[in-house]
Amino acid sequence: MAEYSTLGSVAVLQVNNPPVNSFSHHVRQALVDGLERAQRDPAVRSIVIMGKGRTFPAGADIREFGSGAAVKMPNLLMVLQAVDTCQKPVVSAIHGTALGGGFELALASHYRLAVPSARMGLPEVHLGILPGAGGTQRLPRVVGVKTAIQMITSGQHIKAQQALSLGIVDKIVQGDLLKEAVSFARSVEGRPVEDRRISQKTVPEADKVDEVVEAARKTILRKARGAIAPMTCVQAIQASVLPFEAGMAREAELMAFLMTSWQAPAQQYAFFSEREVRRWSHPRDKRINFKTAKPRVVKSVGVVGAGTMGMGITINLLQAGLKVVMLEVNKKQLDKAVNTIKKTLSQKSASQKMSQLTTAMDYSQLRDVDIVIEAVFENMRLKKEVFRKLDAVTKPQTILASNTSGLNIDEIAAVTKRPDKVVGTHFFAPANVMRLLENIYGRQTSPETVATAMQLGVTIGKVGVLVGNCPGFVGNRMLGSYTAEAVFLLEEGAEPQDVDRAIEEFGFPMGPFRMGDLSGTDIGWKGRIAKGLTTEHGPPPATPALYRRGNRYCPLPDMLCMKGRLGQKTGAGWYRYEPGSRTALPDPVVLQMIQDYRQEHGFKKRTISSQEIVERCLYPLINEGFHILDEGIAARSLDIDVIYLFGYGWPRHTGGPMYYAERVIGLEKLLCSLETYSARYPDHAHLQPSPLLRNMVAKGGSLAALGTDSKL
Ligand code: 3H9
Repeated sequence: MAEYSTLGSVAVLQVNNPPVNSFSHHVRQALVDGLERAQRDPAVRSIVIMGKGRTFPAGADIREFGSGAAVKMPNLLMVLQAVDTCQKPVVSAIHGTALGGGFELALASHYRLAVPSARMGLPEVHLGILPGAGGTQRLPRVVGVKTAIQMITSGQHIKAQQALSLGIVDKIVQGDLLKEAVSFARSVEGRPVEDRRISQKTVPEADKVDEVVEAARKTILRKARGAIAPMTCVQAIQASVLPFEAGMAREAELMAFLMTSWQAPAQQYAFFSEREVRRWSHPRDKRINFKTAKPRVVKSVGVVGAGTMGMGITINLLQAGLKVVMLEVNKKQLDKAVNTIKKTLSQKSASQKMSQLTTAMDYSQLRDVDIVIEAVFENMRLKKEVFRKLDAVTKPQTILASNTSGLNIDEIAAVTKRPDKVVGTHFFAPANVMRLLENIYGRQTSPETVATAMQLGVTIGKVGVLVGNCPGFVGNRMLGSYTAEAVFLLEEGAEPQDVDRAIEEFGFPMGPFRMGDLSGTDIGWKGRIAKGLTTEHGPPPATPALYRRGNRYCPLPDMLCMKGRLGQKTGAGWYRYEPGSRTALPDPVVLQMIQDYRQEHGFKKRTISSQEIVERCLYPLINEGFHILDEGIAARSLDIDVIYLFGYGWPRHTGGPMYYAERVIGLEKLLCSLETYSARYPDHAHLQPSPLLRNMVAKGGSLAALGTDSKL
């Protein structure tokens, strides 16, 4: 609702709809009623609109989208029209986050005040829609088309100070917002509102709009990676040069187009899933969940290993205000890490944050920390050695976490006397940037330990997802079938750039081969050597070239590593790189290597369509997701989607692999394609449809229904 009160001549409308004061139907109704009442009351000479509690309205109520409530009158446009055309000055007083419809309400007001900490923006693009309550028409009238395009297509929030310099807010107020807003409102009483209406202004430099749009188009399309909302936002902004009513009509038309696309619900699903993963439950025992399990308090963290991962994790922890003891046995590496950490932490608070960091070369210095995150090389023997030492030196309550990307947590836990306090915390590189934290419970991990790992994720600003223990966990296990199929495609005639192009056109920031070059082709190679699938000099003795342990195997990635082509770091991998450049250039040497290999093994080169590439790479990945759900490794399909959205660059506008499978491809079609491919390639095990997928197609049922009830 919106609470109505008067302070002398000022009517105050306070939106009260926790948690973010979104414009649910009852709020819209209350605002319209409040405005009418204020208009009617001769004693009222000005109106203040603000948000109660933590924020100014953060936009339309996204939960209403797709339901009758969203279109129930009055709609948001009517509320804003009532504000705009009000005869008495309307002042929006902003604190917290004025987002989407909330910011549009402020723009429809005649004056805007903000506290210094306020932020504002139009993030609709992240929900697959556009600011459809006049945001695409009013904002360009204030800041110009170029800035409006930048703000709306990025969805970025700006701070009050920047809003002031852009002319969006009229004044930044210190102290009590209500008091200040009322006093400001009094000061403008009686002044004409006509020239305060943004809707009546014209866009600055309107004649240059087409030029500006043209200049921005290429970058926007590249960044959109297949999402339709950004360019549609631009089309709406372009219409702001028209008279206001005509521009609004165009905005409405484009909004309807986006609202009815398949991408908008996918992006809204991604928005809610990101938040839903916090309401975790143990995939094997739903009685253990975010409500029943209590985390331990974590104030200090030990990080073992000051390599790329350890360094990133340390930066992340320091940024969140935690105390860190970073242990590294190699002094040179330790010094290098400290320097990098110093440089990375923002200038303003670097020294304060650095004061929270202690370096150590001796394990005994970890004795008092609340949790240790081990981030040494991905080698079981080494990890066991580290965990034995940690078990011996740390206090008995200390939780021991491993940043392994796929090794067996139970095997690591078994070397300690506290397997209940051992957990996996899989960070993604660069650890201070990537938002995903895949938390892995072992057979004996206690609910308290799981809750602590999940809570630590929240504390350090990560999106934490709880999963079970299996090789590669969820993310890397699914990725295994994707990369395997990508190299099989090379055997048949695709070139690395064909595969990468198709996957990037689907929406990934990087295809598998460019990605391999970036992270280092030797990472997978070392893993395969450790598993005995290959050696540093080729296949193990008496091993058929194209098979390992009964499964089809493509040795091309090993051949690449044996040539010393380890990716960008060696200037050559699947591609070649000019010195100092990260641009992947197709390399005739690699193409020849692949061609020779095809000839040697009797593969006939054929043309492979982009569609086949995408299906052959992504369908087995999704299929593995079904196995993972079936085995109870992930509790819900949304957990898998969030892992892919936040850790693997899966395009957000498709909702994530499992959402995409069910809502976009359709399970029946997915099954049918997998059946076709597995009939063609009977020895590609990952193409065999999962029993769960077969079962769902046969019996019906939705992926969401497989999940736990989060409202426990
Ligand atoms: C729009 O305005 C369209 C118009 O242009 C045109 C219309 C015609 N609705 O993120 P948090 C829930 S589109 C419903 O954890 P924080 C959220 O799910 C809208 N629910 O908190 C969560 O619920 P739960 C444009 C919403 O402090 C709880 O609130 N606006 C909405 O980290 C707390 O959220 C946006 O896109 C909503 N609009 O961050 C803003 N917003 O506790 C989207 C949040 O059950 N919101 N919830 O999980 C945000 O960016 C962040 O929530 C915000 C707070 C920064 C506000």
